[in-house]
Amino acid sequence: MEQLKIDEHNHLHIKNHQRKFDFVAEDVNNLDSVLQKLQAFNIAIPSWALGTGGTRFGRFSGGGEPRNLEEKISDVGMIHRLNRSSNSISLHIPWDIPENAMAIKAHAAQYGLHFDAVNSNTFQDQKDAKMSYKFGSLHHTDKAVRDQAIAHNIEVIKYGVELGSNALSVWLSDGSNFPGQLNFRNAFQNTLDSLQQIYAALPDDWKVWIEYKPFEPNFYSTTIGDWGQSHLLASKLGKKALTLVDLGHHLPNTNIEQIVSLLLMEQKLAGFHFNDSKYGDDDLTVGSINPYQLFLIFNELVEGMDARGLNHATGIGWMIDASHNVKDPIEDLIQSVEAIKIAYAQALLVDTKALVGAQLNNDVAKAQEILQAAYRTDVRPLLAEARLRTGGSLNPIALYREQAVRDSLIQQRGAKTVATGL
Ligand code: LRH
Ligand code: MN
Ligand code: MN
Repeated sequence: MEQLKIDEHNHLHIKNHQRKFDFVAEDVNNLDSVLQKLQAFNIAIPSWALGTGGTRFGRFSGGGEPRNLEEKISDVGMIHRLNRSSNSISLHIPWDIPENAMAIKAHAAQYGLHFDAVNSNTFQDQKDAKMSYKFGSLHHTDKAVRDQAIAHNIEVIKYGVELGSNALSVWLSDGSNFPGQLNFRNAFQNTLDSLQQIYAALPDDWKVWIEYKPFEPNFYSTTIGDWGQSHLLASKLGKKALTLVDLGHHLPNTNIEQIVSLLLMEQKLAGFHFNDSKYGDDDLTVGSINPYQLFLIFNELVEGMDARGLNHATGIGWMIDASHNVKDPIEDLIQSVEAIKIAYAQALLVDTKALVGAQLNNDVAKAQEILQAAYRTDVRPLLAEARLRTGGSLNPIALYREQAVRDSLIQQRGAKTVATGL
């Protein structure tokens, strides 16, 4: 997308925007600081989210999907051009192997992109792999399987170093499907021992992020099933190990914001995989089902991090981890980034002083009024203003559609391409 097209589009819509912006801005006390924070805030895009996702029942491939890593990077570049808030990409290896890291880095830099955490994959058997992960990887009863999985993670760190990344993100599908299948303590000890070997291979300035998930693909137990188990591992491993919160990896109605608040307090919060869900790990568009929960999470983040400032520089990982089964992935990702920034902006509007007062007085109704006054503010013009000030588009999806970007991608790449990923 050329800058000229963005500027033309903004020019056409500026009057309308200004009217809406002035209306909301009038009531925002810390307007400059809110806008600056919104301008600085970026969310990483996973390389596996640029193609159409699927379920085990089918996959309905969309047109013009990226056929290789370079094309995935150029799609992220397009998103970043439009919203100025997606300046990094997170690779999943081996779905995306950066054979020539120098060239890949240079290609990404052309779009102003860098590399976020690298993700390992020990939940699928790779072609020519000696050992199978059918019964797990880092927790496996057989040392040879564990060694293969450890070596893969160390290889992923090496790719990450070449790309300028500084975190390894580990999600294990390890668990059991039936009672009696597994000795829980041995499985946990094996996982710890394997992670210790991976931890030892981390460069000084690196972190390892440990993701948890209660079920799927195993349906009786998961060896890193909840934040307690992840936190236990992270605290035994040391300072460089932290707990990653994927919003979809909780049983229904879990109070995720409370988990976030405590991990933050313990300086053990690695960051997020953002998505939304109604039932389980649905991987739906962020904010599409429960935007209030997202706001409450950001409220904890703003409250817990205000002294440190809330952006990538603080070391927290912000990433989307969603699957786009029926929408154009680029549009879906733009919507997700927007939803995250809306929740962040609303949290920045919370009258913290008044909330502390209400909490001290146990004034429950007032505390709710304060939170919901912020949540019910339409902050979209603030986000649009932040985009305008950084050269992005006032309305990214409208412009993307006006320019018929998907049609030209189909023309370039074909109508039946299939991107690697889930
Ligand atoms: C597992 C998960 C994990 C993987 C990604 C592909 O459910 O969320 O983060 O890396 O999916
Ligand atoms: Mn995830
Ligand atoms: Mn998931």
